[in-house]
Amino acid sequence: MPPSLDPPRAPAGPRIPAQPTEPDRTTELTQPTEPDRTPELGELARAAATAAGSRLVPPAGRLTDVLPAPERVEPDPGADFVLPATAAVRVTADPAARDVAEQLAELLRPATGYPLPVTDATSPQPRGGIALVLDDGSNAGSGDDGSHDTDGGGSDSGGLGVEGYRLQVGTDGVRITAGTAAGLFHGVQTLRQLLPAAVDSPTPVAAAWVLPGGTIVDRPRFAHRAVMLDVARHFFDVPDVLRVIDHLARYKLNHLHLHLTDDQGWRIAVDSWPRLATVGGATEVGGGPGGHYTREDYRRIVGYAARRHVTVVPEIDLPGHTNAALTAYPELAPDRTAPPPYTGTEVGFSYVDPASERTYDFVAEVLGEVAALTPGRYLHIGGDEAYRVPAEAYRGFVERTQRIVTDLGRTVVGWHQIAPTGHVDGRVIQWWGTDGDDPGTVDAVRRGARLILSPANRAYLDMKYAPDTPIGHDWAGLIDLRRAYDWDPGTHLTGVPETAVLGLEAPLWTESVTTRTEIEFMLFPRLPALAELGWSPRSHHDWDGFRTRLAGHGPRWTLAGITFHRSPEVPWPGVPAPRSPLADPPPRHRTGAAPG
Ligand code: TNX
Repeated sequence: MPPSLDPPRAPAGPRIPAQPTEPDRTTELTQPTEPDRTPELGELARAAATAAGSRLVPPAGRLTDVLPAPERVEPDPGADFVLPATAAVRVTADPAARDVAEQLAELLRPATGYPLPVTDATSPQPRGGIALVLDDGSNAGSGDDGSHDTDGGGSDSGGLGVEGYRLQVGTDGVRITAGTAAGLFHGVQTLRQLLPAAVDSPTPVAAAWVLPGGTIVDRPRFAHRAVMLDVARHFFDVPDVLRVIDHLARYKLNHLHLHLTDDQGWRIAVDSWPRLATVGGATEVGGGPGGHYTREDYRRIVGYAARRHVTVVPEIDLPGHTNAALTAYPELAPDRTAPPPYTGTEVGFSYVDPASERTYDFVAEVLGEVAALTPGRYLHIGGDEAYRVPAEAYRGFVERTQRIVTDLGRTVVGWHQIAPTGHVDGRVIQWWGTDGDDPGTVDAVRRGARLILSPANRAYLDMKYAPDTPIGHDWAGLIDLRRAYDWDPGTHLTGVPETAVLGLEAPLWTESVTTRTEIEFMLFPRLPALAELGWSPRSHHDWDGFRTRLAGHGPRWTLAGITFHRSPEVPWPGVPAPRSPLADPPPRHRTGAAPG
């Protein structure tokens, strides 16, 4: 029996084993086994020498290898910089910028073993170290700001927008300039990728920490770049969610949508309706114990995300997908009878009574408490698959709920089933269709809505990669890496102009996903593909370039303990390329009878 390599939470015998540091090159689904023999001393010495040699001279990353692809890259091969052990991180005296600098130092200390003190500097210069500079716009960049930024809350910094940055590597150091702490944070993610892959090692590595010389000027194409985690079908505890936030931050995604409630479980404590969490939260798909976030848990998630410039978008799915709420409070049910807890995976059977005033007390109090815990502007009200609610009652319910959200000073988000209902200021519709024609959504856009695109046959992370993917669905088709990458959010929905597209989101529904390892397996490598669609200029879209750049991230993920699908579409280092059926036609001279 091989040793278990799973993170502590994983149950025994998971379907996707966590990956060891040395990747299994045969199949991603077979638990790798240790060779059944003791290596000789000489062999060990040779292995150590090889490892040391390859670590002392790591290949310098290339400025053009960053993922998502930056807007502008100007390599300067003569200007590589080697981070010295004495380097400091110097930062503008601003609390948010300082926090980004602290995070950079925290990211680099484990692998480098360097102390990397963070020091204040009013106008830091790169003197053999790293400088993070908040700039008011006079020197940070140039040109028009073409990105669809809508979030405000920061100076424009000479065309870099509210999330852009400029990164300069010269022989005397590294300098990241931005108008906002968010921009500095994204610049830091780029800096990580420019260092050798060993930077992801959790323990010190003896390496020359080389950064390729040159300049990157970068900002996002779309303001909203998100992942959704369904914590209702299966519950995931706080550390699992924090780790997902780390993954978002690495690829410059800026919103985490938490699907907090569904038929199988209610996952957030609400003081005014306490049984929602204690009763409604005590189940999950398959009959496990479920769970819920206390207010403190939720605050911790929101705070951890905020520090990484990720905004949490909480979803309370209404009026359907509410079986768990009805088990806790039968007064909300159309027949005032508590249904049994639901642990299956069907949808569309449950709803809160749209004709009862008590339902609106519930909606207002729940959304009020969730809004009070959530600093972000968005409240997601679901609205999908309420198949048993008649159209007029559905419209009345959604319109009243939208008003409750706007009265709370928040912006409504809903799945595209809400499109035919009345518009409210700022309303955002999340489109999850599978064909690019949807007159109802186009009409809602005409009436003022903006869109988050989550086409189920492109962006749904719960779809299988291939027929043999051990978990996931296929109702929207199989989504291999290329399918996830090869579409354009700016033109995807016929009749919707790019200016109405706020951005995109990749949802991970978890009917079949039960552990952190399985979450990561479905996220990687598709998450970086969707991140690039959200961030990079369309003119940089390039499948071959993307998969080549992505390949270099495999070793980083392995070092970071991230489980990923070894997509055959990617030339992962160390794995021989599969022989192309085109380059290698079937032999013409077969033995046996010719057809016909
Ligand atoms: C559709 S997409 C759903 C979810 C399921 C998902 C499974 C949407 C708004 N509703 O309830 O979990 O399919 O892929």
